[in-house]
Amino acid sequence: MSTIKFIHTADLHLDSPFKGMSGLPVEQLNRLRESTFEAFANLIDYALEMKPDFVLIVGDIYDGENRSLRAQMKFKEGMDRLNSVGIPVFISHGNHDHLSGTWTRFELPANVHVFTEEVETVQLQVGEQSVSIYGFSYKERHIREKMIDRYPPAHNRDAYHIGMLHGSLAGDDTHAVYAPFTKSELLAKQYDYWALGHIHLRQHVHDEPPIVYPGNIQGRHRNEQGEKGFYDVELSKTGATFQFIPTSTILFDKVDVSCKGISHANEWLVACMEALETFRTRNGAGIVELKMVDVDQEAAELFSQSPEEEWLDVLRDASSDSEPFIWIQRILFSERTAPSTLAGALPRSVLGLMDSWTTDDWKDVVKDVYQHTRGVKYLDVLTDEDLTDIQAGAAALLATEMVKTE
Ligand SMILES: [Mn+2]
Repeated sequence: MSTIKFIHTADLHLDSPFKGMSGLPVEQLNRLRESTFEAFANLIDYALEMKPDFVLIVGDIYDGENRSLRAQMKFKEGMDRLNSVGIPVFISHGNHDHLSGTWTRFELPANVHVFTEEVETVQLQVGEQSVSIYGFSYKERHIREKMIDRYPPAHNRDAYHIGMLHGSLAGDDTHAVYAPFTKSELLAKQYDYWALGHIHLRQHVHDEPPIVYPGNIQGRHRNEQGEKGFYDVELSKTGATFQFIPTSTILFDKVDVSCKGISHANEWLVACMEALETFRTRNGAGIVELKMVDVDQEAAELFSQSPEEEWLDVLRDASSDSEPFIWIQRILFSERTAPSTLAGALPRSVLGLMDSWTTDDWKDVVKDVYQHTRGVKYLDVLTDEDLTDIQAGAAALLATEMVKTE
């Protein structure tokens, strides 16, 4: 068995509209809207330089089921470039770019294989080495069926077996559950590698054999923080080695600002600007949440003297000229509303009650918004982090509203 090299990527979400980012100045919003294309170009550039044996794209190439014409054109150009150096590409479409959408067809070059809506097996020769690749494309947006049952078990031990599957682990409800599977169902197929897509957080579900989500190639909102990219994989019979290749050009992230010893607004501005500069040097352009930490009594008093929106405004003003740009999405002051600083028995008992709520209780509390038929399309899937934010926000409201009236 000889070693093979391939790229595993998923969730390109080309031409994401970044709808939730409407507060951004127009020039920066335009740059953000280019970011998925730039990340894709980084991927193609890398492939041309490193010449992997093949490329796997495990779903959600396009953000919308009615794939934009521009996204298709850019994607085709990328495929043409890979074709020019003879790199085969395998595509399994996912829930965002399922086969039932209406789009203007682009013909893709001959190096590209698009899986159909039934699980199929494609044989590939890499030199002397045979590789079997298994996959399917979503025929419609909602695939609730356990497609894993249709993947054939591997028999020929002289070949590598690679499964492409866009979907989620059964029981993982952080994302919409599509084509669910369990780890043991995947392992039972005896494949050498499972190339997954759909979950945007990069993760190794299992090591030997590898079951891997590479994550998306460009973050799209504050729940997709940190560097994004794809995996360059080398697979041999003794195992796999991974190299994570970053592609994102604008990083979503959270930046801590230490407020120790701060008693005036100008000191606070300096501390924030320094934190932003450190981020900029390390990461380039970004969209960040600034989290105030080490907030002592004096800093807490300072912050309480102006509304949160005003702190945000002055900071955006102060940082607007620097390049590459950093947009401050919001400031997290949560530490200033720690329950212990709250006076009054009533707010404390309400906070105590909130603390006792489980995740399910919280989901029940916010269901009018998150399950609203027209509202849901403007909201991302509710995460534990969102619930923590909601709880902190509720505590902040209690602090400012209830203390006053007591
Ligand atoms: Mn996706």
